[in-house]
Amino acid sequence: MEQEQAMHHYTVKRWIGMLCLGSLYTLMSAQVSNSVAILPTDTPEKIIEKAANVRPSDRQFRWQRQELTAFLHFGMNTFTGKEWGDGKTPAATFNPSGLDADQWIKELKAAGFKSAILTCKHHDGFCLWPSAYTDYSVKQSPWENGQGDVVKAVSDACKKYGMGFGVYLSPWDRNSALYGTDAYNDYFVNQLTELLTHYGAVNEVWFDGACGEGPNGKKQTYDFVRWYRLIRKLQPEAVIAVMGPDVRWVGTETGRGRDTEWSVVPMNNLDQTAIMANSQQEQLHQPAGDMRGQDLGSRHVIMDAKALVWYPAETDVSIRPGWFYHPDQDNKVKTPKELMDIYFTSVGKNGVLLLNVPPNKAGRFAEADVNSLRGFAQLQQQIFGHNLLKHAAVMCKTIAGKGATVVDNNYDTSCEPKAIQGKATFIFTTPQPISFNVLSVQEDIRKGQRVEKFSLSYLDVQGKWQKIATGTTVGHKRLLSFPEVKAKKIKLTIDESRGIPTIAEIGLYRQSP
Ligand code: FUL
Repeated sequence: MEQEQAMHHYTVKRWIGMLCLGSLYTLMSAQVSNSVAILPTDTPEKIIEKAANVRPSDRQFRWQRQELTAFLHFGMNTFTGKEWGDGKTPAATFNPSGLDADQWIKELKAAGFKSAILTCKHHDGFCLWPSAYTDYSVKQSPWENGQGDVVKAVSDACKKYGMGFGVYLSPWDRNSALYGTDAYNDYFVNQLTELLTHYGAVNEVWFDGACGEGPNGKKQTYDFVRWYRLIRKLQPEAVIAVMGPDVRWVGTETGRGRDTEWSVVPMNNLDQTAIMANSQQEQLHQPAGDMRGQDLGSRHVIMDAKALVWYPAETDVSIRPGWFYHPDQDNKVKTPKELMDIYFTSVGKNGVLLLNVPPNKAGRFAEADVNSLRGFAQLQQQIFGHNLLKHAAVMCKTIAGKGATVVDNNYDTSCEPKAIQGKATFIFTTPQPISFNVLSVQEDIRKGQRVEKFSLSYLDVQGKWQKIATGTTVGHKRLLSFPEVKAKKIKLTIDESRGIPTIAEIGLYRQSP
């Protein structure tokens, strides 16, 4: 019940937490290059052209290319059965019997994940590393006689398997007596510094928006800008996610992103003043800064913007109902098929999947989770292991020559067709008829995100083009499923685009029913 309530209040809490965001907008306006100002004199055409040319920063591009990233919720709650601890559970309660971070990372790597983010400190304030700034950490626990360090175990395993390592550090701390005072921001900076300097490369820092009361009943004003500056200084390659300028929360925890997902959005999505003002009023449109809106970046929305920024979506979801491990959820672990559906609705909708897999009390992934991860890996191989267009001849009517590069399984080679009034066409002729029910399209986002509408057709036996699927945005990756078709001649049309579409890869696949 407590868990259910916790989950229920979660979305609202994150939303309220966003109100705590400091003067991020100022920092963003001063520092980002992945943005553009809109001038009062800009015509609608000019605004569209500007939007089409906003590009990700290098760190955002690297982050997006991972596609699959993992969350590891582990800590005091694992031992108490809670989702949110109150910070009062004795440190002695934390005592995994056989912690095996190697197993976590090995299984994630084998399932295609590229990095893992550990909850180094959740809202209860308990630190999974021996922080010098608190008496509430693994150092005070019986685990490994107080000599253990979970952050080190996970970061070492990530290095061993060539995986990226990320840290979740909860700003909300229900244990620290400093919470609610200026000194808490120093405390937070000290802890962040430990995490960013003792464990090698960190590729993502994840801040949740929770901003509740501390043990003294006080609320905290978070000094986000100071924290961002520290991260940029100590780990310049790391993206700062959710309550941060590089990666935005997709707006749900279902694993389902939007059908139309723009990575270029009005800059005021980062403006806490606008968030507060808009949240107080009845809205005709979705308030800026509310990540739950249906439309964050259409032409209609960007026309009113003062500036545009590359701010891509991260889709976080747990493999289980809860974020932390609870034995009674062992039979509620998402199946490989459910994970694949989530892959389609996250990665396949221009997002990065952040899948939570919570280790159990022993300190291992439970059997059910391991089986699902392995099954998911098999499905990835079965569906996407073989691009049926691989041997197809490609004709891009309007293209200057390099058409074949869109099916060479190499994202770095892309094709810029000459769009005729926003349209571009790719026609594939395969040596033998192929049966397919999945389309994958990717834009080379280093040039921007441009495609607004596309469709897939095949030539039927009567020699007529039959449309089988349509979509809106593409971005880094768009996947569409449709009833199986057998054909030899297939056509992908970019029907509308904000500029010349730069297509990096196109694939057709067959998913068994
Ligand atoms: C939220 C937290 O309250 C949840 O416990 C979980 O960590 C989720 C990913 O973020 O804000």
